[in-house]
Amino acid sequence: MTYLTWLEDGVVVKHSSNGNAALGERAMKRIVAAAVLLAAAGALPAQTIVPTLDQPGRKGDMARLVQQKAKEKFDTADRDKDGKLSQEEVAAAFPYMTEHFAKYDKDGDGFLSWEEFLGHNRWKKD
Ligand SMILES: [Ca+2]
Ligand SMILES: [Ca+2]
Repeated sequence: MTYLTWLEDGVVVKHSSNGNAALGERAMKRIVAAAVLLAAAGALPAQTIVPTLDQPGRKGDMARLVQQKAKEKFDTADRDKDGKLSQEEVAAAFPYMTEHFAKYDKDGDGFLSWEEFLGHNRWKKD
Protein backbone atom coordinates (compact mmCIF):
# COMPACT_ATOMS: atom_id res chain seq x y z
CA MET A 1 0.00 0.00 0.00
CA THR A 2 1.34 3.40 -0.98
CA TYR A 3 -0.17 6.69 0.00
CA LEU A 4 0.72 10.35 -0.09
CA THR A 5 0.71 13.20 2.36
CA TRP A 6 0.63 16.89 1.52
CA LEU A 7 2.81 18.65 4.06
CA GLU A 8 2.33 22.25 5.10
CA ASP A 9 5.29 23.49 3.07
CA GLY A 10 3.99 21.81 -0.06
CA VAL A 11 6.27 18.79 -0.02
CA VAL A 12 4.61 15.54 -0.95
CA VAL A 13 5.78 12.57 1.04
CA LYS A 14 5.31 9.17 -0.46
CA HIS A 15 4.88 6.52 2.18
CA SER A 16 5.30 2.85 1.62
CA SER A 17 4.06 0.03 3.75
CA ASN A 18 7.46 -0.39 5.43
CA GLY A 19 7.21 3.13 6.82
CA ASN A 20 9.89 4.74 4.69
CA ALA A 21 9.22 8.06 3.06
CA ALA A 22 10.76 9.33 -0.15
CA LEU A 23 11.03 13.00 -1.01
CA GLY A 24 12.22 15.12 -3.87
CA GLU A 25 12.24 15.82 -7.55
CA ARG A 26 13.53 12.37 -8.50
CA ALA A 27 10.30 10.64 -7.63
CA MET A 28 8.16 13.57 -8.75
CA LYS A 29 6.86 11.98 -11.91
CA ARG A 30 5.79 8.81 -10.17
CA ILE A 31 4.31 10.75 -7.29
CA VAL A 32 2.27 12.93 -9.60
CA ALA A 33 0.91 9.89 -11.38
CA ALA A 34 0.16 8.22 -8.06
CA ALA A 35 -1.53 11.33 -6.73
CA VAL A 36 -3.79 11.50 -9.75
CA LEU A 37 -4.68 7.84 -9.45
CA LEU A 38 -5.24 7.93 -5.73
CA ALA A 39 -7.36 11.03 -6.00
CA ALA A 40 -9.40 9.38 -8.73
CA ALA A 41 -9.78 6.29 -6.60
CA GLY A 42 -11.06 8.36 -3.73
CA ALA A 43 -8.17 7.21 -1.57
CA LEU A 44 -7.25 10.74 -0.55
CA PRO A 45 -9.45 12.89 1.66
CA ALA A 46 -9.09 15.39 -1.16
CA GLN A 47 -11.47 18.10 0.02
CA THR A 48 -9.38 18.79 3.07
CA ILE A 49 -5.82 18.31 1.83
CA VAL A 50 -5.74 19.22 -1.85
CA PRO A 51 -4.41 22.76 -2.28
CA THR A 52 -6.30 25.20 -4.47
CA LEU A 53 -4.85 26.06 -7.87
CA ASP A 54 -4.39 29.72 -6.99
CA GLN A 55 -2.44 28.93 -3.85
CA PRO A 56 1.01 30.55 -3.94
CA GLY A 57 4.27 28.72 -3.36
CA ARG A 58 5.29 25.12 -3.72
CA LYS A 59 1.98 23.70 -2.62
CA GLY A 60 0.24 25.66 -5.35
CA ASP A 61 2.95 24.68 -7.84
CA MET A 62 2.31 21.03 -7.04
CA ALA A 63 -1.44 21.48 -7.38
CA ARG A 64 -1.00 23.19 -10.76
CA LEU A 65 1.35 20.45 -11.96
CA VAL A 66 -0.96 17.64 -10.92
CA GLN A 67 -3.97 19.45 -12.39
CA GLN A 68 -2.15 19.89 -15.70
CA LYS A 69 -1.15 16.22 -15.83
CA ALA A 70 -4.67 15.12 -14.97
CA LYS A 71 -6.05 17.42 -17.65
CA GLU A 72 -3.71 15.95 -20.26
CA LYS A 73 -4.79 12.44 -19.31
CA PHE A 74 -8.45 13.38 -19.34
CA ASP A 75 -8.30 15.16 -22.72
CA THR A 76 -6.32 12.34 -24.30
CA ALA A 77 -8.79 9.77 -23.03
CA ASP A 78 -11.81 11.85 -24.13
CA ARG A 79 -11.69 10.75 -27.75
CA ASP A 80 -15.03 12.17 -28.86
CA LYS A 81 -14.32 15.44 -26.98
CA ASP A 82 -17.70 15.60 -25.31
CA GLY A 83 -16.07 16.59 -22.03
CA LYS A 84 -16.74 13.32 -20.23
CA LEU A 85 -15.33 9.83 -20.32
CA SER A 86 -17.49 6.91 -21.37
CA GLN A 87 -16.81 3.41 -20.09
CA GLU A 88 -15.26 2.60 -23.48
CA GLU A 89 -12.95 5.62 -23.32
CA VAL A 90 -11.89 4.70 -19.79
CA ALA A 91 -11.32 1.08 -20.80
CA ALA A 92 -9.13 2.17 -23.71
CA ALA A 93 -7.07 4.75 -21.81
CA PHE A 94 -7.05 3.44 -18.25
CA PRO A 95 -7.69 -0.32 -18.26
CA TYR A 96 -6.88 -0.46 -14.55
CA MET A 97 -9.85 1.82 -13.81
CA THR A 98 -12.41 -0.29 -15.62
CA GLU A 99 -13.03 -2.60 -12.71
CA HIS A 100 -13.94 0.28 -10.42
CA PHE A 101 -15.75 2.46 -12.94
CA ALA A 102 -18.95 2.45 -10.92
CA LYS A 103 -17.07 3.72 -7.90
CA TYR A 104 -15.58 6.66 -9.80
CA ASP A 105 -18.92 7.42 -11.46
CA LYS A 106 -20.43 9.04 -8.39
CA ASP A 107 -23.67 10.21 -10.00
CA GLY A 108 -24.10 6.92 -11.86
CA ASP A 109 -24.75 8.46 -15.29
CA GLY A 110 -22.36 6.05 -16.99
CA PHE A 111 -19.74 8.71 -17.67
CA LEU A 112 -16.86 10.15 -15.71
CA SER A 113 -16.97 13.92 -15.47
CA TRP A 114 -13.78 15.88 -14.87
CA GLU A 115 -14.56 16.05 -11.15
CA GLU A 116 -15.33 12.34 -10.97
CA PHE A 117 -12.12 11.55 -12.83
CA LEU A 118 -10.14 13.82 -10.53
CA GLY A 119 -11.83 12.55 -7.38
CA HIS A 120 -12.58 16.01 -6.04
CA ASN A 121 -14.03 19.31 -7.22
CA ARG A 122 -11.45 21.80 -6.05
CA TRP A 123 -9.77 22.21 -9.42
CA LYS A 124 -11.52 23.60 -12.44
CA LYS A 125 -10.45 21.94 -15.66
CA ASP A 126 -9.83 25.15 -17.63
CA1 LIG B 1 -15.99 11.32 -24.22
CA1 LIG C 1 -20.82 10.50 -13.80
